[in-house]
Amino acid sequence: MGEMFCFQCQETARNTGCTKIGVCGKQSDTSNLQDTLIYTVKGVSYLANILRANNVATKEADDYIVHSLFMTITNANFDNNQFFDYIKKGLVLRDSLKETLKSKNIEFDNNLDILTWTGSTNEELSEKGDKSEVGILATANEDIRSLRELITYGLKGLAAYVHHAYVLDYENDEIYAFMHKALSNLLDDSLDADQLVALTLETGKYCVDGMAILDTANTKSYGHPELTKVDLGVRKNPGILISGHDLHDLEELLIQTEGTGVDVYTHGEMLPGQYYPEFKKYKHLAGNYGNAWWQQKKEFETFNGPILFTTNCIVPPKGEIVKKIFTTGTTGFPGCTHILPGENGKKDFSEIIELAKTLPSPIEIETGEIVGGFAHNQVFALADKVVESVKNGDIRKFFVMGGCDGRMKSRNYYTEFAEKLPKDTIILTAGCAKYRYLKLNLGDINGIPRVLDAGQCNDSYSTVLIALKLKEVFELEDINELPIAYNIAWYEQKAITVLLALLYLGVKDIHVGPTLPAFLSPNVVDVLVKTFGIATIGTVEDDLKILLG
Ligand code: SF4
Ligand code: SF3
Repeated sequence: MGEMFCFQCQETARNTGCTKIGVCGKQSDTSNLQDTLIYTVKGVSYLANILRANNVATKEADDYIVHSLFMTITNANFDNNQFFDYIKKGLVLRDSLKETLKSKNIEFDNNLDILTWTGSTNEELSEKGDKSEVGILATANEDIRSLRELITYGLKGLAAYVHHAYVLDYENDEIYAFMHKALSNLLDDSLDADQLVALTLETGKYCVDGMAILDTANTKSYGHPELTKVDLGVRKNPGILISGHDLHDLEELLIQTEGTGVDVYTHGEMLPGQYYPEFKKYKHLAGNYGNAWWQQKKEFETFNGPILFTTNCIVPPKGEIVKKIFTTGTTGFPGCTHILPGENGKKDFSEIIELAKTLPSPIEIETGEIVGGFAHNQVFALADKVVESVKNGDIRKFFVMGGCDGRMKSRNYYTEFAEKLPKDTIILTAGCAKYRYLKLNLGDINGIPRVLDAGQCNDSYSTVLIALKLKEVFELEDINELPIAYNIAWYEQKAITVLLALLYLGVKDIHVGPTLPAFLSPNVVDVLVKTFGIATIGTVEDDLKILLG
């Protein structure tokens, strides 16, 4: 078994770093290839940044870095062959960007390793990542490394948002420009910690913009999420389970399964697809099956039908189930069929549909329903009721409890915290963290459910808009004067993107758990504590006292 180093997620080994194999199941060779890919991305961005400064368009580089960064998010892709392909693609692209610069007589330092290293065989590409010179530990100074990785993970999550918007034909060129600039700055050894802190906050600004463009893309394409009751039971037809966050894939699957006698169920972070008017019109969109990502192993067994992963989170499957799992987009797992778009840009899901027809219908594991769809538009529609309930004291406080779920036992904290919150409080949630309390039936306040699910982690923007709306209604100067507390659960890098967005917007005293990120050095934690009041979780009782105020 080879060496690796990865500490990008909350479940990293001993909360310091995975060094032999990932707790997520990522093998050391895959981890090293991801490091090589990130290094390749930085080389491409370095050149794209110079080209952009000279008003040369960099469309191919924009698409390349977004796809590549997204591939390296926790639990997205475990397929070495896809990483080989993307590294090779990146080297060809890098060399063509160099040619463009030369043809335009634009000067650049062509001696940098990031611009000159090569590898054509898979062995050579793996070897590059094996060497510590391109990995995380290549940055010797702990604080500089910490800030560089904090920015990198923010950019990974941002890439995910941008990718989802892009497949719906929505783009914001300023975000690409910033991503190239930030990635090239991560190579610049002259930048000190203060400059990297400033770059971190600037990343937060673009994280807000990324969430905004995705919100526009989703709502313009599929309408505004609305109050929806989602069935947790099953029907008699065979089914396909769709997981991950890509709504465009959901749309294509619903179109192709219509009239085939195969139902489509949502899983994990695809649940919020059920809240969009455009998807509700499909009668064969059945309910939501199962829970957050980490419980998928047993849920996929009882589902019986095939599963389509559109994004993270994949738990490495073993045995026969591999034949029933399909991947698409930036995801991949060796042995699972990967579906690419055809020449017309459309994906052909017929193989999954044909397989579904040969398999039994799902076994029921739950009954009842859950209520969701409280993205900003739906909450604004209830604004009068919400404001009145706050003014007359029926609602004492809001708790933003979005983010990710994970398998650690310590996450029972979030269920207990939700249960013990006083009955005059409301939880605003987004992301798969909600599975910790969405099914608890916590009741309502004057008809407003006590858990308002805005959607995916990608929809955390809604909680920001709701906060800004309340600030406006109550005519407050500062967002921190609102009766809102933030108790956020994180696991993968999109949660870091959301965190940077909140910091950029000036939100203070955010609690992040169940642990603080391992990639934050003590000095960086100190800055975050002193400047933003960031804290991690304690006991439910203590935190209730602190956060209720
Ligand atoms: Fe470890 Fe998380 Fe990295 Fe997987 S993604 S290797 S669990 S730190
Ligand atoms: Fe969940 Fe993976 Fe982050 Fe989208 S599905 S919130 S962890």
